[in-house]
Amino acid sequence: MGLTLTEKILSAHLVEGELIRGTEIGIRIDQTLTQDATGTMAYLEFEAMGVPRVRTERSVAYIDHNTLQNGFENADDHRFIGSCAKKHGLFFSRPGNGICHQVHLERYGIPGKTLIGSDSHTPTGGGLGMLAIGAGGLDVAVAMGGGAYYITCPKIVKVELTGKLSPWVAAKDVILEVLRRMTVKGGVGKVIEYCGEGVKTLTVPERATITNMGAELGATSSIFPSDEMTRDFLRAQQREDVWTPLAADEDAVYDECITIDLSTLVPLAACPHSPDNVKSMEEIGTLKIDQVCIGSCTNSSLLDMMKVAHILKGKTVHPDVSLSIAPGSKQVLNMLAENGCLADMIDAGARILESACGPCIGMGQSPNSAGISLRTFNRNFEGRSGTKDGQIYLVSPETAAVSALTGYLTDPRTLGDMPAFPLPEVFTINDNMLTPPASESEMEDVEILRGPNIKPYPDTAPLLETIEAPCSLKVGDNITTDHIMPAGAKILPLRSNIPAISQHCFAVCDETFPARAKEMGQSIIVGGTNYGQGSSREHAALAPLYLGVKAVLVKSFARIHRANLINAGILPLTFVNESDYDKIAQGDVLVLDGIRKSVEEGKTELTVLNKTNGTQIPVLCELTGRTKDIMLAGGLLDYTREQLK
Ligand code: MIC
Ligand code: SF4
Repeated sequence: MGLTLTEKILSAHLVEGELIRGTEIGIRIDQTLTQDATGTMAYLEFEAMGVPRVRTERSVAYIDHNTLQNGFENADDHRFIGSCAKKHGLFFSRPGNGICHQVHLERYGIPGKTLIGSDSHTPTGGGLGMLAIGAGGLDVAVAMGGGAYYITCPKIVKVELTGKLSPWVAAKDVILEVLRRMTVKGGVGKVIEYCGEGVKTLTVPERATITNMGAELGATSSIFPSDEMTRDFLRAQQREDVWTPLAADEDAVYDECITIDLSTLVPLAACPHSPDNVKSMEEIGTLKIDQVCIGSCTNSSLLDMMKVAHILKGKTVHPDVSLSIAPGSKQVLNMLAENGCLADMIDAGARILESACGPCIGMGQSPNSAGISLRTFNRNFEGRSGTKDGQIYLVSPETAAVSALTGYLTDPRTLGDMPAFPLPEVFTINDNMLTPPASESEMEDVEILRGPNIKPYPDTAPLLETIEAPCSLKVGDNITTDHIMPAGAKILPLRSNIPAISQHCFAVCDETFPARAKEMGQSIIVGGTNYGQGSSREHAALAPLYLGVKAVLVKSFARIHRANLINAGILPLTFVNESDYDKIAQGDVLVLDGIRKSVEEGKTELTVLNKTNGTQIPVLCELTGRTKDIMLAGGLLDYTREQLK
């Protein structure tokens, strides 16, 4: 029986378990990446493990999220991460060098390798044929130390692409179509594998747009084969030597199949407030807009920017619209400057931002009250833009640029003929903002630079014998990590300070939660389906940990967040009968009698007693051998320390 591409890479990296769907497997990790908003914690955790130098083939620390620096905190974090990178054997991508996923694709990604990153959009690397997965900071720290990374052996979905995109229809429209069909929870526990004749028509940056936004499906990863297109891209990056051809076997067996005829796709938009609320321009109708933002790890490649510049050239941004553009990397920005495209953008009235995440994570450019903003990004969760009632639509760069000129959501096909936008033969290569680590003989002397805002990992404790605690918060379906631990310019600088950032936990849903949870001492959160979708930020588990949350009981979890809860020593529980969700009210006292013993014995079916109304609620506590030991120890850090002893 033939193998899928994912199975080929997994089996070449398997260190524990067997490739049986749904079971836990451990894989060897070749490369890691961190960004600064999750990086400080990851390096504090790496330090706590006591491993002197990373044991991966390549590890890179990027600065791209917290670049606003409206206070000392972000700059201190940058210095801390830079010094950790130098001391512990990592390359350091300095602020201004670009968004981690864009730069990694350009300079470090290698077909067939495994990559984990402390950012949920790490699967961008799948555009190059890597198996690239988003993870919590602690999992990345363990992988940097040479430890395996554990996932549930995924189901594989085949997405067969046929035909060719029509002029002005973009890679973004492909992934929006996949989101429309599969929804934000349709990818949980799955890897999305692209294949078919249509693949050959897509360049690596276009493929990367598609794999990037696979994160919004909840998928473990997304991947394209490595073919002549991949080779062209790597050659143009002067890295052809790392190219290898890779594809699934002809007779590979998949769990699900989807076919998309590229030639039938039309420009699409994800409407507020979910990436799967996808509609065509016709369905949306007339929509006057206030703002357009172009950039983010989804759509900031050179080709995206050149299309935008072509559309803007010689025109003026509509008087009622603010247009901002953030090229994804220094390489992209440099080349736009060299080829004149940057001048076309400036001339049209675009507000050029530095190569970083920027508005995508609410770092500036928040829209006006109830403002309608078209963005080429990947997430439009409520409040994420920094404006609570902002209405965010996710679109392609082509749609964004033409709409910025007309002042209305506009179908880019109205632009008429589209010129060809081929990949350049060579990209401008200058790695001067990628600082190499100190040599092994010099690393001892490197001093770690620690600012006053950098506080240690919160206290943990082994799993209690019995948990008896009130429900401190009850929330609904599709709660994102942006609800649990909001980001944005005010809160992101606190990422290295768990006590301080905890004060903003669940601010979007209920501002009174942190004080209430702290006062309760210990508590339990209750939620609906797909709880914790979105970001990989482990702060969405560490803040609850700090506030005394002992368990989270929901209808279902998103993958990375569930892993982060276990890593933080918080028990993840799911309802056996979803209707039992109605049997708990906020404030009810819940009891998990003898929970430690049950976990030790590997029991998965447990009962929660609602002491307030006397009901017995059956719940599932699905832990494997390893995650069971992590829970008993009080979290992954304690477990890893025990293992290292
Ligand atoms: C995001 O897009 O939400 C982020 C910011 O990149 C996060 C990481 C973080 O919260 O630091 C992600 O996607 O993992
Ligand atoms: Fe940065 Fe936005 Fe990409 Fe997250 S999704 S890595 S915030 S650009």
